[in-house]
Amino acid sequence: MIIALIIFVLVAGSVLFHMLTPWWTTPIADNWVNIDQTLRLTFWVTGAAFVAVISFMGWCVWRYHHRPGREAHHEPESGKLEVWLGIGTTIGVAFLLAPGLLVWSSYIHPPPGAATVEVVGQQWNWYFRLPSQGGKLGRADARFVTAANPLGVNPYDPESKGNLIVNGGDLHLLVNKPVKIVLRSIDVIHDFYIPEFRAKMDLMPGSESFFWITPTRTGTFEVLCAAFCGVGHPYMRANVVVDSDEDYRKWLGQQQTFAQMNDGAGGRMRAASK
Ligand SMILES: [Cu+2]
Repeated sequence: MIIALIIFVLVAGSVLFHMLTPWWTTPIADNWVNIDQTLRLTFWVTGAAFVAVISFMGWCVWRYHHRPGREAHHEPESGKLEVWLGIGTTIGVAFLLAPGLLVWSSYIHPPPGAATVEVVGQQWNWYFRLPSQGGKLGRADARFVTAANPLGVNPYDPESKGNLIVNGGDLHLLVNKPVKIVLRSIDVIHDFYIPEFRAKMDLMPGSESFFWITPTRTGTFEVLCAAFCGVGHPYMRANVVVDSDEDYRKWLGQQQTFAQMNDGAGGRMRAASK
């Protein structure tokens, strides 16, 4: 009997903890309220299943506890019960999967006119690359990676020259402007994650992945690597700063292009060889 009571207290405690917990998501800073709604729906569906299953278990422990002389009735199959459990599970799983698929579909279809930013992960740093005004990101390949070209930007692609390279600094984004985030890894699997943006995706060596966001408020947001990528994994951090128009232009003006970076590195190399 005491076990049944403990089970009911566990159910009520879990539900109360979930409702009263201060550890909830951080205030959202982009357009993906759909991701929050999908998470909430998942909590409702899994929460209802948890309460139903564990309460049923508690009720069985209380209702069918041992009494001298009482014997269990053996019923190996129940067609009716299987039909109802099948229907209930199908509805539950559909509610868990369908909204996520719809949100995912819009998450990977950037709107026309979205800006592009490339995020490159390498044990254990984040690098960022932006196309020049009106230009595109030049091609890149791990074959081109050197100390002076940590992103492996293809120096023979004419589009590369004007690309802005952010090496060791923060990434700035323009508020209320949709941006496609292209992800690339030089070595192992990393995962670009900004809690306030709800955005998260793996960086796969040898391929490009992408999603898009529209930052909705200015501020500084921390980037975390959410894939265990080696001993330096916890230190793989950076900041994304969402700027107003004026601040963003100021920041853009301070960045160096791929061509300038190469000149600088070439200059340093020439000076060192003298
Ligand atoms: Cu990482």
